[in-house]
Formats: sequence, structure tokens, C-alpha cells
Amino acid sequence: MKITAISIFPEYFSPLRLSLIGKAIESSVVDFKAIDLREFTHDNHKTVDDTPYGGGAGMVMKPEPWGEAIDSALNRHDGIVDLILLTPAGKTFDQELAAKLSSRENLLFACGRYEGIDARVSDFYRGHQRVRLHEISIGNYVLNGGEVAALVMIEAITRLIPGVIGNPDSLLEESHNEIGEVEYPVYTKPAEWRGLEVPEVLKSGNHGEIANWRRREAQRRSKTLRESE
Ligand code: JCZ
Repeated sequence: MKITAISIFPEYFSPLRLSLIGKAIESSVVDFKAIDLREFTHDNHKTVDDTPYGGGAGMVMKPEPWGEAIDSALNRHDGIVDLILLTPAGKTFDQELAAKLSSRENLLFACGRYEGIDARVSDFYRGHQRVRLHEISIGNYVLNGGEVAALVMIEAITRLIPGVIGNPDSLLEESHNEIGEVEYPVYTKPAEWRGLEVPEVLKSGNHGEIANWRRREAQRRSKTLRESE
């Protein structure tokens, strides 16, 4: 999978070189590049923002650097590209979209700042031959820019790629829910910690009883969670 992220803070993506995704990058399963939007400006100040038409607070990102940066990124990729534009007004990212995007060859993240990117940029690429446009939010809260949202998406997506270390053989396991995580409480050594004991059944070696206990606990948890909503 080839991933490009465009941002005025490309250093935000440095942590991707660490840990699991870093290993995927090292082993060429994932090819990641962060591009500095300011490289696509032509004035001495490297201006990427301007005042909003119609007035109002804050600044809006100018369309020209975005157009040139996205065109340049498209040249780094072959074929169809999933262009992901982060915005608090987008469709909410979930495990289903993570799974869908994990099987795509080319992901391009456009990470805005300020009050967002001139709306003509999304309008332009929505109609582009090689682009599938996704306007995405990671949740109902407001961030200062798209970078952190892109990091969240990249982690959720790349961990689903076969061959990425730490990736889910476990997705096939019946003890996992639809988001691929266990829903029952988990324990490890020591058997007693600060006076708290690991449930006896988990130490019994009785796999039938263990499976039943985990199912009951998972149900109890989802019921408790529903009642707290
Ligand atoms: C650009 N502010 C892009 C996304 N889920 C979520 N919350 N906030 C964002 C977001 C905020 C932004 C920009 C400027 C995304």
C-alpha cells in the first residue's frame, strides 16, 4: 500500500516510523511519504491561507497550493487513488471503512488547518478520473487540523493489511466482536495483584468453561455499557 499525507506539519507523521507501522514501512508492505504543502507555494512567505470570502473568523487554506500538491502526489501513485479529506463535517470513520480502505493500493490524506480548505478543492477532485474522494471525520469533536485524524486512520487501516506485524490472524477468531477486539476482561501474571485475584475458571484449564465464562462476561459488559449511555 502506498500512502501520501499532505500537511503544513509533515513532522507530525514522524511517529509512523516507530513500532508496528514502522516495521511495515521498513519491510516495504507500506510505502509512506509526508509532503509539505508549503513546497507548492510560489511566494516568498510560502502563504497557504487567506481571509474568508463573506467574512467571518479565522483563515481559509488557499486552493492553489492544494491543487498543485495533490496533483504532485497523484503523480507518485499509479491508478485509482482514495483521497481522504479530513474535516469535522465528514462522514464518521469506523471499522467498516478501515477494512474497506485496508484493501486499497493508494491512499492520499489531505490534512487542513485553520478553518479548513477552500471548498473548490474537494469539488474539483470529486470529479477527477483517478480519484475516489472521502470527506471524513474521526469523531464528534473538533481538532486543530487533520493530521491527528489522519494518524488515527493510518493506524486503524494499516494494522488490517495482511503481513503487517501485529495484524489480525485473530479477526477470524470467534471470541472477537465486529471491531476485532475481545469484549471480555483479560488477565495475565501474577495470579494475585494488590489483593485482586484472577478468576479461578481462567486457571482451570477447562476450555469449555473458559469459553462460557468469557461469553457471559462479554454480555454483562455490553449490557453495563448500554445502561451507562
Ligand atoms: C482542518 N480543522 C481537519 C476532524 N474529527 C475531526 N475533528 N476535527 C477534525 C478536523 C479539524 C480541522 C481540519 C482544520 C479536520
